[in-house]
Amino acid sequence: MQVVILAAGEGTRMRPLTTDTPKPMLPVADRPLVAHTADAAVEAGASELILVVGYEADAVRSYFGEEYRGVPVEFAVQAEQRGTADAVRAASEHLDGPFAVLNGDNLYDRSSIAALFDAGPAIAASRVDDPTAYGVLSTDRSTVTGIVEKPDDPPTELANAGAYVFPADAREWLDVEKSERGEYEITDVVARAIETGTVSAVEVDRWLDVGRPWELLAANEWKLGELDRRIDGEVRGDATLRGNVVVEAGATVEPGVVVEGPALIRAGAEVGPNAYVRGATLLAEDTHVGHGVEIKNSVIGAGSAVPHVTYVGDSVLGEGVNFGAGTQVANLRHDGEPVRQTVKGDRVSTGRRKYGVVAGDGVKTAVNTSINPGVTLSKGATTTPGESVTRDR
Ligand code: TTP
Repeated sequence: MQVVILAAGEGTRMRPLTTDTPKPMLPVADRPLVAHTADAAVEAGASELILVVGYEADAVRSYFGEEYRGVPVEFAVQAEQRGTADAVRAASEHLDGPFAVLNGDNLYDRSSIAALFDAGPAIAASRVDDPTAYGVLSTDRSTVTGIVEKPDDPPTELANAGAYVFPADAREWLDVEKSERGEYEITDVVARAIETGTVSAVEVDRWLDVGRPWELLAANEWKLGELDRRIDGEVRGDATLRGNVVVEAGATVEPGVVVEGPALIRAGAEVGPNAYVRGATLLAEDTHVGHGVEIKNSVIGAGSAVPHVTYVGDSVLGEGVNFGAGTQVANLRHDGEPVRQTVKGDRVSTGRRKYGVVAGDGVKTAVNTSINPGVTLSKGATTTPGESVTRDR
């Protein structure tokens, strides 16, 4: 089966992490987000991957090249993000039979995607507690009879999980009308498939739509949790590595360090002496975590440094960030309420009681900076010594 992976999006809700990096290339454990989607496709038997790229396309192209895990890769360019049906249209010249479409920013358990591919025309569906925030399937037994966006009165608990199998004819149905929100939507192509044949709902066991920074943390929690212990790097002296910890070749863990899995310490990272790294944490390539630093449940982007006496919890740091000595991240409100964050101008609940800071590439905090829960620091932002940062900047 040919598989179209939609990876042209900018990820505006993920800013500032996507200022220079397209959302599909954000780090999730040992590979970019979209590579996990591609893995699900490959393991389900994809014959060819067609990646639709747009925003910062070169980063996606150079990661995948011409072949990914033995499966040929083609690229289709969607110059302007005009909707998911438009993205598939960009790929249509490569298609020559029934095909699958996967959102490049969604994680699935792999067996569910195999079941989807086997089902013929089908949509992946995830059973959710509150369907009102999703596209919701109406069904007659396992046959899909419609999809309704964010309904007040959902017909089922089955959310559209952004993975589809279309019949070959669907190549002729991609010229859909613009929707109310001004996009060409793949769900209108699905509507056509429902009119002309049977479309099955295939329930996925696990699904995560990665759209906002705390969902990047959730993605890392998931995929770091799947890693097996492997120590290929240099671990010196009395460092303690508990549970599923991966230290890649070229990484160094100094004496006095305690690492609790799941944790991934990538090539070029230097940890310690005397640091405490708790699960689930990703220390990306060439990071530096120094003396007296505690890091928990966080993503520390490539080339970033947290060198001296600092706490970082439930946070995402982009690339080339430097936290000055004594920087402390607060990750819990006194009232215990879920931490809120501003996403595209709206204050929204992250649903997380513990949540720290999101720092864009190149952020530099000065000594003894304290940062409130849910604060976003944009690319290159700085703080002054002793500053208490309570608002985004
Ligand atoms: P979205 O999450 O709706 O868009 P996005 O990734 O740009 O994020 P944001 O809303 O934060 O700006 O898109 C769902 C998937 O479809 C995602 O993998 C990107 C992809 N996509 C395209 O490839 N082309 C498009 O025109 C659109 C709208 C989405």
